[in-house]
Amino acid sequence: MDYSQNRQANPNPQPGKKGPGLSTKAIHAGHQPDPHTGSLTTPIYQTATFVFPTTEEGGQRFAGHAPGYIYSRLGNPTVTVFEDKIAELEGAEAGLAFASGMAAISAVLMALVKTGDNILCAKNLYGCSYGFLNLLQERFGITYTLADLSDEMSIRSAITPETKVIYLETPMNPTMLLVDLALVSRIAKETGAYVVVDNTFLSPYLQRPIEHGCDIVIHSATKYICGHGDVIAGVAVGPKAIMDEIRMTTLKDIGGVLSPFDSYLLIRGLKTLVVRMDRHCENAQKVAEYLEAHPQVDRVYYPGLPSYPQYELAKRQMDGFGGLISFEVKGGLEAGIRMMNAVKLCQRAVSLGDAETLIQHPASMTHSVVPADERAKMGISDGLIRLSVGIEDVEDIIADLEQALSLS
Ligand code: LCS
Repeated sequence: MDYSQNRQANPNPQPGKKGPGLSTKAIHAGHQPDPHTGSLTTPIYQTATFVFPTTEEGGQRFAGHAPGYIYSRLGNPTVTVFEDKIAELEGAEAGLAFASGMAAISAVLMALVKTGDNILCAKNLYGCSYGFLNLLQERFGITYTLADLSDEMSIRSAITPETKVIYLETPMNPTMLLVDLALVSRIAKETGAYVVVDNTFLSPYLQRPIEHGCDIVIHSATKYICGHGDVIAGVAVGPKAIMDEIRMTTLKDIGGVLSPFDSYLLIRGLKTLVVRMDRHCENAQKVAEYLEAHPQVDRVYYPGLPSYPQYELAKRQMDGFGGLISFEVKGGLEAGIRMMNAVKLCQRAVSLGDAETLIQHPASMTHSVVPADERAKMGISDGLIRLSVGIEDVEDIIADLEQALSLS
């Protein structure tokens, strides 16, 4: 059975190389005005099922011999527009939408590995991704290895014949360490492993891993792709054959699908992706420079600072440095908590990529599922604070941090 609606692979999977620019694609890709009504915005096809014109036609669709929708767990026209947009933006052949970033990560990884296989990972990952890898290892015999993927020797010494997937985030959550995507892809090609990149921290506007040779890109669309903090969603893009396989297995049968309404909100959010990201980057750069110069701040981790150890790689691989900053306040955990309790404009909340500036404490929040010794190895100290710089007036963000730091 082919449930993929017989969609064609994206005919122009190289953004930036030819065809329209990224802002244009974010607005127009994947959507034509509704042929029935002329509706400019994508209609919300709020339906669970689709009527077959004839019994035979229904059978043909199930057999994969005729295009057309069947049931919204297998595909829905509003969801299709969102999937096609992200595929175009990332320069991929095809996309798949999921009910959350974790649904995307788990479905993609489970479709690519089986018992006895190994997943090689960057040494820092979002806490729940790390939790999922542990679950795969303990319950299903799929091992994982954490390694420094920035270093050729450590990749080569960690990779084994069992390594089927190299899975990474860059920048990593929350330490902002980078992985050289071209280096990892080159080594993976030698061994046949798939390179799967969680691109949540940057969005396709600032980084497109497929251009560096990676195979599959995942987003927690909850973050910059949505941009307004009102949806939980995920998306994966890559070669059409692999996306079809995932749709027919771990998406269809585990069932973590995105709703038509949430797809509509994401399509709406995407229209302003580029202008939002430009402001996130501009604000974050100023906030990072402010924090770096502050006497109460010990260390700042932001790839856009010339003092950042991987600044050259950041400039080479990314089209902007993003909106996330991690930093340590002098006086460690206690001073950090005092500072976080004192903010007024910045919101004490997890998640990232919203219009609002969000501040959180990874050791007790997003990465609390990672054991303390593992957190220490990942470089997540108890005093580390993560800031998702929003798109407010930057002077107001800095003034809020200033008054909070003066109390820490
Ligand atoms: N990947 C990354 C890099 C993330 O930061 C998150 C969530 C996910 C995947 C999972 O996506 P979700 O299922 O939530 O859509 N990150 C969060 C964070 O840093 N704070 O709260 C959630």
